[in-house]
Amino acid sequence: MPVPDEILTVAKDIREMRIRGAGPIASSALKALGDSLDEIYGQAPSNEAFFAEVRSVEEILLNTRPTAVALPNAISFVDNALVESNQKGEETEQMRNALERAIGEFLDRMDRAKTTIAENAVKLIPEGTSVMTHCHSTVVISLLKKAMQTGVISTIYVKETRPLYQGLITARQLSGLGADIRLIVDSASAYYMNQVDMVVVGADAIALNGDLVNKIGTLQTAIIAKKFNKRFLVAAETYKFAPNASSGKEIPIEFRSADEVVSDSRVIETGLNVLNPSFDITPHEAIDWIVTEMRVLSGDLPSSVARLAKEAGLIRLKPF
Ligand code: RI2
Repeated sequence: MPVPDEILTVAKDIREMRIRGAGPIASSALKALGDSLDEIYGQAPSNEAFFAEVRSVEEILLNTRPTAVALPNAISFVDNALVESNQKGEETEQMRNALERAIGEFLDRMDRAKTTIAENAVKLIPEGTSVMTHCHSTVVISLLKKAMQTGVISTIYVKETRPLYQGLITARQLSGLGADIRLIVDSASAYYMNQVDMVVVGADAIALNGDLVNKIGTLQTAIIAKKFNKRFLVAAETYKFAPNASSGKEIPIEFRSADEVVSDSRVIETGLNVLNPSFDITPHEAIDWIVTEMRVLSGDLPSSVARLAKEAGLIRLKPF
């Protein structure tokens, strides 16, 4: 059976980072899966063929980028509905309905989570706060917009975030909303940290002990914040918790192509080794708050994250 075009297109867009951000990756993958169900349904000659084809499409989506866990958590949730329906001996149409329901439910959960996180985070931000942020996170954008509406944020230092400059997206989206937006190069974060009250970042994955995996450069920002005695806030939905990782070291770090870092052919021709890790691991000790849609975690993160991950009901992917 040919793989539906929308799956191939979305998988390519995720791999090549035209679709990016842990949450948007997961929601685009779910939407593409939902959009391809009619085609798979129309072509599958049997219940078994439908089941097998949906699972192979899920696998294509899962194999796009290795680090962010919203994608595997979203696919696992939906796959669980498929597997349960299949185990009950249901027909193709019922399996399709179960998938559609699960996709809708997860997408709704994603939408609601962002709004609630913004509401929870704003309560932690005192009036006149100056923030530093890194990369581009849709959750962080939502909370900073909310904070600007309530007027508590005076200034936002936005790090440009080499190599792909996602900080420019952040700066653009926050401009004109009330705070003074200041774009800085990544290496200026120590220089400006004394003018900041709080660092706010998103998450690609959070291990069960609270270690954060986020865009490369997050770790050094956290270390500098600690040195200057500034607060470090992580905004993340509970489906960014990695149910299989007891610490950050167990989360695979994606390395991307050298040409994202250097395009000068004279440099490339020297054959030197260009390293381009996409993410780094910030230890939980450097984090003051993890703000989720269910509650705000602080203090003993290793026990509170593991407890909340259980309550969030994350589903482990059944073997393919
Ligand atoms: P939201 C991004 O990764 C950034 O690291 C960002 O902090 C994280 O995903 C979370 O993004 P990439 O896809 O889910 O740019 O908050 O490599 O949008």
